[in-house]
Amino acid sequence: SSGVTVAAVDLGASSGRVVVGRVGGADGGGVGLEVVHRFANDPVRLPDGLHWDLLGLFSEVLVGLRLAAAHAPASVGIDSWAVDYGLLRGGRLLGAPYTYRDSRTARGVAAVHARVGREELYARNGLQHLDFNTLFQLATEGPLLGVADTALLVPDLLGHWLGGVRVAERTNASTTGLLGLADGEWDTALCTRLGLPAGVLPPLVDPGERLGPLLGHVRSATGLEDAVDLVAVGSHDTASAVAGTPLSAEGAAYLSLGTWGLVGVETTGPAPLEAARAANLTHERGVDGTFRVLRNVMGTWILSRLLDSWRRAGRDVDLADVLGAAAALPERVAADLPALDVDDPSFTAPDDMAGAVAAWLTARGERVPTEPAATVRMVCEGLAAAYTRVLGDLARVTGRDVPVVHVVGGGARNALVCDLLAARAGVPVVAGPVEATATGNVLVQARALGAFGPDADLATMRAAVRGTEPLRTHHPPVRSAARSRGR
Ligand code: LFR
Repeated sequence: SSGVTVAAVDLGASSGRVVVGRVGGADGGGVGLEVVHRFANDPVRLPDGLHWDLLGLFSEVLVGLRLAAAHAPASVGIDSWAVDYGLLRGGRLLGAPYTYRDSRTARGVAAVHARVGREELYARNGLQHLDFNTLFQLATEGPLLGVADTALLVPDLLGHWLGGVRVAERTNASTTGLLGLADGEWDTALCTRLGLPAGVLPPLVDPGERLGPLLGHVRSATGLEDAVDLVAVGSHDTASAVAGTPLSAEGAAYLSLGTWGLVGVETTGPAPLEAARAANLTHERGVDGTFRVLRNVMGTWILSRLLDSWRRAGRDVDLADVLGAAAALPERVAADLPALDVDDPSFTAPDDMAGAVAAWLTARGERVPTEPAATVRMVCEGLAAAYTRVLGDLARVTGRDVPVVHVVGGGARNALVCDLLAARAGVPVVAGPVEATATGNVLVQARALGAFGPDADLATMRAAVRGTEPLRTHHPPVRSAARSRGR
């Protein structure tokens, strides 16, 4: 089959990018990616809470698509972080969407659990309890929900602004808490029990479905051709990231490492439910009907917030430098540092991350280091320890050994975390691709346009990733078995 060029919009919680991807043709069956536009995604605090600047993001998407237009893509696909949404009435956005780190979510949790208990909820939606899952957010909306006629998750909302369609892409819909684990359809009975109007939930679509042409004013703003279609991808960034991960070994795990660390395995059906619930593992839907059995763990958020604290205190610390210094600490110094419990709730949204880390240490009678390198070492040890615990849980719950872990996303550049993870988990860690999410987005569009042949499965598409992306393997040190694993 011939080569295909597409444009992928990938929005993360701290930055976004527009990527041009080429599959087949001159790239010989591999995937070629070019990031044509990068931009920051900075939440905005207003008196009523913490919001996304979605209009600003949409403008950046248009800028990126204009740059992409020079490469003549045949389609556009959008993915973003999960769970957050906008409410619409008659096509008009009702207020600035909130970010999932806004503290309103706690109220929603209480309201939902007053009507449906945790265990029943898990049996219905299979989700790890996270205070920000969409259903908890919706439960805080009050009268606005009675006014709205449509709720669109962030990538679906941007898709609506690009192409006019109102749909809910299924992989992202699975993070709302309102999608049935068993059937993958909206759980309208659950909505009724929770007093949520199921009518605001739009029809579901699957990755790979063509959603039609772009709106006229979008075509003029970007210079994209009339024939360019919007194509549904794994619109949950984690779904696209895992689609773009070159998993090959049976039982291989992934760590999609960006703002969050998503540690899991890909399965064809739900894990044994009671064990999965006890281990606080989630079930999210992936491309081609797969499931991601995983846990949300802290990711690089804690590091970027630490740098922010230090910067505001007048101390400019470069991430690559401080990671290098943290890795170079003498073994006996490093061995004396405690591993931070990175999932402590005090690290979720503190105003000052350095202060939060110091408070955590002080409360445990630990010394607060003065050097950033020591703090960063404790964080990276803590991250690696947390990921290793999840790998153990996954093996136990699924009954399969994990022979290798693929680290993808921006965090794949963090060689210290990769090394520490290999050491603690005792298995090889394969790092890359950094742009796994954009890769997965591109692959699904390219298949929809015929780049792989209609029957190509994930394995076929992943083989194309292995062919073009240089991957780096971190091996466990020979003496890893002797390391103290408990810290
Ligand atoms: C990763 C991610 C996670 C989701 C979190 C919040 O970017 O999408 O999968 O749990 O962000 O949406």
